[in-house]
Amino acid sequence: EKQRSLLLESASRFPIPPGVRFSYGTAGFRSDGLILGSTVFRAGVLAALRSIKTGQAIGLMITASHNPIFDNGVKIADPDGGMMTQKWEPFADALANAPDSQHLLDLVVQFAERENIPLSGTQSAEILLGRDTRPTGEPLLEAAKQGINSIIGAVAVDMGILTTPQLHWMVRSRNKGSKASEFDYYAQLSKSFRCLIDLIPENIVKNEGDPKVLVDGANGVGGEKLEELKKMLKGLDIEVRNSGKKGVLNDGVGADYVQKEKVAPLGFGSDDVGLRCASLDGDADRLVYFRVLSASNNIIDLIDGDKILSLFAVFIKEQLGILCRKENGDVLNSLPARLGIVQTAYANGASTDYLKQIGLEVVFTPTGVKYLHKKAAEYDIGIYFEANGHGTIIFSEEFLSLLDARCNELSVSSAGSEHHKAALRLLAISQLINQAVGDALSGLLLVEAVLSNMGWSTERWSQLYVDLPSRQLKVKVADRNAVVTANAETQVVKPPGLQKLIDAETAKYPRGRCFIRPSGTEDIIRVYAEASTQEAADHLAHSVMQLVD
Ligand code: NG1
Ligand code: ZN
Repeated sequence: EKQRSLLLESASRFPIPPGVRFSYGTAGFRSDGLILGSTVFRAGVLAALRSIKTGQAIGLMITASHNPIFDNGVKIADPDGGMMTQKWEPFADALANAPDSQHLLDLVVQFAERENIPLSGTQSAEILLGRDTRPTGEPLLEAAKQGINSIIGAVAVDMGILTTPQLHWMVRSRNKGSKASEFDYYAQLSKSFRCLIDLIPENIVKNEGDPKVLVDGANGVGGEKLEELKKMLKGLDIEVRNSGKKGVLNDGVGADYVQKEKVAPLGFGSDDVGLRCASLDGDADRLVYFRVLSASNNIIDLIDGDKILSLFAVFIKEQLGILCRKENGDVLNSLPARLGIVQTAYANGASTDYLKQIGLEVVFTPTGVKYLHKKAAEYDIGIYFEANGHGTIIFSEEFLSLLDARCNELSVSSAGSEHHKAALRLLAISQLINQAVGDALSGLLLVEAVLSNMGWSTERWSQLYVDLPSRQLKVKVADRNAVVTANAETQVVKPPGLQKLIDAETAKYPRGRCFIRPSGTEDIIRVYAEASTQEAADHLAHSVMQLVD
């Protein structure tokens, strides 16, 4: 009874805006930050229920990532640090759209009954809260707290301004019983980075002359945090630009801008030609690299998520190779490791060809981290990346304990041997890379450590393969859900007949590939085209765009 009146009363302080429909898409709820109060309040309620249900800590992050500064959003992290289970998404939608407090209460009561979630207040719940630097972050944080507090027994813990991956990392660590503060995050990253730097083979010349990395912080939280992390790092020279002191979040800066427009962000110019540059997105869960080729024409060599993935894949494959090889004639048990690469249809075709050609297993999923992550978790080592720079590497628990055992064994039998070093490198990677979710900061450190270990320049890395020219377009439509796709989004099944037309158009271009899909985060249809020349890719994309209109 107390619970009922508490929820009714709190919810009435956050009425829903008229005429808007909220949907828990690829990245949670997103919209104009000023109308999200009710949604975030309800996400707080949802997070509290999820925590009671799982008996573990849950995360709630307030961010709209790479979207404009006045947008905002909210998403929930499950106990393992991954995205909230898809099974709860319909309930999230229903909650967000309940017309008033009474309907909201009814939904909560019904759902709690169905899911066996006790609402008596006897169960405790803990929700870690994070937000990025957006101006609406603070009022929305308050809404989230009130939502959480409207469920008796639930406690909100404000972790402050964070990158999205930091919050996911904290949730994961908390539930594993490990240290989970922001300091612990930096400590783990800097320690494992140091470890990889100490393992650079002796015959490697450091970084072939470009020892420094310039980082575009998208005027968001990532730049700030990188400045913090930098203080704890030895052996890497980082210069942070666009750290939010002057420019506007995601405005002419950031990984999304750089990757989609294929240009340098503001603040990068003629002095930077040829240098190694990187760009984070607004909440620092995406990372791309680039080199400025011509400042006057703003031409860059984009090194996107596919190429970051390829770099990691090559390095890990090499370490596994060393571990499986016989040393001095000794027969070593090979370490059973299934290495899997996960991409989406947006992956550049040249990257997929390259990865397959070096003998790796490549699989595809629909767009959205939740799909990629789940697939990658099927392997001992799963590497996934979206072309836009969101991705990570995940290691299975079984493999990690085997690896750990092998490290111990080798440290007795052949400390300092190539085998020992390879095992140590893999272990350090598993510590450095954020296994909860894609993380631009840990990704950046891993790229830097791998380049140093391989003795590769940025150019050498970029030349792993040559990207096929591609073009991405957006089409505004009345109802994006009119388009339904299958086969990891590569085939349109609805409206009928459309796929045939796309196929016919695509067949006109050498190396042509084209697909369309409804965005999960914006009210648009996305068109992606690839072909042997830029003109052809542009042309193909535009022709198919006309078919959609
Ligand atoms: P949508 O709007 O569904 O295409 C975009 C990105 C995804 C993912 C999500 C979440 C592209 C083409 N799509 O999704 O990869 O990052 O945002 O942020 O980049
Ligand atoms: Zn992001």
